[in-house]
Amino acid sequence: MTQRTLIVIKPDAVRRGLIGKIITRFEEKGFKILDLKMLTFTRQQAEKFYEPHLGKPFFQDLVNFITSGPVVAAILEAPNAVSVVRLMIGSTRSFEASPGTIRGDFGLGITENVIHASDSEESFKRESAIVFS
Ligand code: FUP
Repeated sequence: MTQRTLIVIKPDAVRRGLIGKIITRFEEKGFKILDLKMLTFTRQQAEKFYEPHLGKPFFQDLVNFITSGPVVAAILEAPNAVSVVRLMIGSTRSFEASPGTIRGDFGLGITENVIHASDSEESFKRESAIVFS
């Protein structure tokens, strides 16, 4: 089943010059890139994007971080795109993410964890509407 998903290369990875390496992984895996853009989240966009985490103790840190610099967002297409991309990014806590995953290879943080990817088709629809509005 061909499916689309959203990735967001976060400000830590953009600052560290990892855009090309991360995009290359998805290209080499076989994803089609349907859309791609660099943007800096406004606070309003960030609060909407992370609305499911509203009220959690890390919410403000998360919003501060994601608005701290430019990100690169892409819409990727492939069979089973959502689950394949989730496998490729690895666990939320980068220090526990398996080597070979993007977080496992490029990061150590939790809030600063290199990349976001939609966790379902519903999340993809909601998140891509915010980012590609
Ligand atoms: P993921 O889907 O892997 O990005 O992870 P979650 O949806 O669980 O969390 C969303 C974001 O909240 C993560 F990118 C990192 C951040 N987070 C924290 O900052 N602290 C936590 O304890 C848990 C998550």
